[in-house]
Amino acid sequence: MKKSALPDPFEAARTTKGYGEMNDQNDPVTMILGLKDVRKCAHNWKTFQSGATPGRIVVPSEVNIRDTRQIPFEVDPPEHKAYRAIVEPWFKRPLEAGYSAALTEQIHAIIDEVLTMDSVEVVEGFSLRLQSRALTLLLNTPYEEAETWISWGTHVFRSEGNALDGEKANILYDYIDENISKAIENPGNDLYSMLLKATLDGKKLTREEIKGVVVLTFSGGRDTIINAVTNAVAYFAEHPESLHKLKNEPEIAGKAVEELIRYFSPLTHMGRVVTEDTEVCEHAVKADSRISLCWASANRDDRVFENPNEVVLDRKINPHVAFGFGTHNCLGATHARQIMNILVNTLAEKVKSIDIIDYKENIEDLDQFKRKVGYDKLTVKFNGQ
Ligand code: HEM
Ligand code: EMZ
Repeated sequence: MKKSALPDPFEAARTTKGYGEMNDQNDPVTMILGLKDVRKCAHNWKTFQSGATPGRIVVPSEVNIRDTRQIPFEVDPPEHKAYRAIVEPWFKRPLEAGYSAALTEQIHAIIDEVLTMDSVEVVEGFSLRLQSRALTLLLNTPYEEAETWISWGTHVFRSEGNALDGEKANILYDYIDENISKAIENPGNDLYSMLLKATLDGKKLTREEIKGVVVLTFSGGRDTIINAVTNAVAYFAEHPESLHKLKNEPEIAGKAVEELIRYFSPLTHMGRVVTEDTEVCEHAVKADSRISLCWASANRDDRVFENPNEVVLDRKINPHVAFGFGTHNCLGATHARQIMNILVNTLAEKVKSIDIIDYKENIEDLDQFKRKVGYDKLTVKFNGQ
């Protein structure tokens, strides 16, 4: 097994039953594992809702560490639509020429820097910095803010040895409160100011609603991007031929990014709360229990993907659900895809090979399933062209 491989722990359960079961803080979860079933349940928001108690659809549940409803993530239709309409244009800004030029400059700079180093620990020294700096573009805040976010580490709600860290969460909440106040006093062109100006049914958003959007922007796009970037570095370290292929055929970069994101599936699954007694995969689930839509398992479904456990860089048909499906499909996907596209192109252009020096895998504990989602540590040496 290659060091960069991400094995599929769901295969047996997916092919025999179609679902798995896990306990999470005494609030069990029935995990939906096949691609077709995941799509069907994602579509059925009336029976499988997102708008439950804030934090409950996340696994591990965050009900004990936050009260703020994340918007539009924890709101169901029809209300979801109006919230989403407010934020959607903002999250499409990564398609603007100025945005991708600035992102390219950031990514070139950090790759040039690591190319001069004898070794670099990728998670903290590369991915976290890249993610935080790129986020200043998405929020349209000063570049220097990234230093504060870097100091928080890789997850805003988790710390080493602590899957849920309330004190850490409070640092983020206080920071956001302070920045909303600053934007009220001194409006600018940042996300806070846009949200302060926005109206829904003729009314301004409440401070709590604005906080809900911003918390989600910080938490949803953090470890997902960090894992995608770190896994990409590990993958290219063990597949220099893929770097060469991308250098010679830059037109496949878009397909390569989709394939890497399918294979990595940086967000393993997301929960829903069941609103009425029903069945999933011929298995009874009770009202007020939880299911989860397991994107990572769906993306290895061999009824849909040929050789699902292989990275096929130019995979032709790739209907993956790594960014979700339907109503709540990832708002940050445009930003994430831009980052990965520029990263892949820049590595192909500037890097000849990458040596892995040391690593520690990040294994998610999903009760009966253990899933490698990335690395806690990955030390490498980047070698230039
Ligand atoms: C939703 C994955 C990056 C913000 C989602 C969902 C998935 C996902 C699977 C669906 C959740 C559900 O149905 O309950 C990913 C992956 C990423 C990524 C794999 C990186 C490779 C980002 C970034 C941001 C972001 C960078 C923003 C900074 C959001 C938001 C939603 C969302 C706001 C909720 C949309 C809604 O409810 O309408 N993401 N995400 N994500 N993501 Fe991402
Ligand atoms: C939530 C979630 C969003 C949650 C789309 O996913 O990402 C998780 O990493 C956070 O812990 O609070 O924002």
